[in-house]
Amino acid sequence: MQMYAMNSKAVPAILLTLLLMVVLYYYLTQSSRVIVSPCPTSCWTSEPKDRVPTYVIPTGYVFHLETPDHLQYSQPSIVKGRTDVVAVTPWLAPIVWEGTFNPVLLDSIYKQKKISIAVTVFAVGKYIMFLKNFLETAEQHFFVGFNVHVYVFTDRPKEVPKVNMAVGRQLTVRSVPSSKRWQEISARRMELIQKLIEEQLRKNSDYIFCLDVDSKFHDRWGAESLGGLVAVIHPGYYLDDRGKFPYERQSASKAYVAHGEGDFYYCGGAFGGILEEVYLLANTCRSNFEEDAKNGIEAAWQEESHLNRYMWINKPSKVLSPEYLWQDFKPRNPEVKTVRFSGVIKNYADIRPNV
Ligand code: UD2
Repeated sequence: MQMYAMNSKAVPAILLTLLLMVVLYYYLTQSSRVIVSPCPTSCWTSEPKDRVPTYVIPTGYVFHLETPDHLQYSQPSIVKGRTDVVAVTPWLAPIVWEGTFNPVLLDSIYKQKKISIAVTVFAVGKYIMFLKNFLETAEQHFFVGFNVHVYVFTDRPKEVPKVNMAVGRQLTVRSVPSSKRWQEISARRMELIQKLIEEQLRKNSDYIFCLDVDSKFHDRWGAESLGGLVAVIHPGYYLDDRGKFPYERQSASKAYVAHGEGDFYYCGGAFGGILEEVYLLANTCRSNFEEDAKNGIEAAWQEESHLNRYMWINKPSKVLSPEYLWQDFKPRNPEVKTVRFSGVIKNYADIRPNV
């Protein structure tokens, strides 16, 4: 009888311990991957902030870099290398230029990880005309040999061109409404990127890059560009004093950057990183953009202004040189040894829905 009473108390205790162990095991195995933000979409809508609360900062970013044994590549040096450009920011993030990385080494590290890279590209209205070139050149130069999933957002799904894609690469079309204002199309991208991450990407992707469609690839864009939060230096301003950067200068705007502040001027046309970093960026820029709109403000360069404000407070962990978004109308500067991706020449009056 005594024995039976003891067992009847012990059984629930054992079951509870087992349950706790299962929960603990699940928690530990999940946290080794990129975490899913516990903050729902509505978290910051009423009170937009630049500073990301510590409880939503991704913790699962994997730094472990394993190479295959006996991999042959040229010996690295810490005293020889490029001397004409700066390859590290003051907060010690790499600035990627041709000649600062070894593509063979990087590919061998990241191919083993079997990562998946999502790409977003918007082709609304007449901008659909740029998509074929974008997709075809991406096949030749963008993460060749990796799993790449391109998400095309368009109001003209029937006009999406058929482009042969290599094994491991795929394309999904998402319909979006047309718009009468190009500013709105450009700015709404943040909201749609945020939704895509929430609805789809957390299931199947590790990294995301968000790119302008009126552009094409000319040379390798690969694993050297991977990082937590990745920004691209705008080709038009990197030789200028920061007083000349076209930041939003109205102090009432959520995109405001004061004179004497700001590191670099970054492109709105290319940015990326791990999903949760880009999610935080998109969520913050979108809610700050909406807050401005409520107050009748549109920042000087729409979401690019909000992105620049965000990156001033939340420093990118990898910065890509202007090789990663040049402009075809600009002659190449001597420090730009290769152009990997560039904006094509276009006549805005012909292609935008408004002037
Ligand atoms: C700059 C940025 C762009 C954005 C914009 C400010 C670069 C190279 N470009 O370019 O990313 O920050 O300033 O708003 O940094 N789009 C359409 N249909 C349209 C209009 C735009 O699909 O009718 C999409 C398309 O993906 C395009 C992107 O929005 O690539 C940006 O528009 P843009 O290229 O006209 O902006 P632009 O040249 O002023």
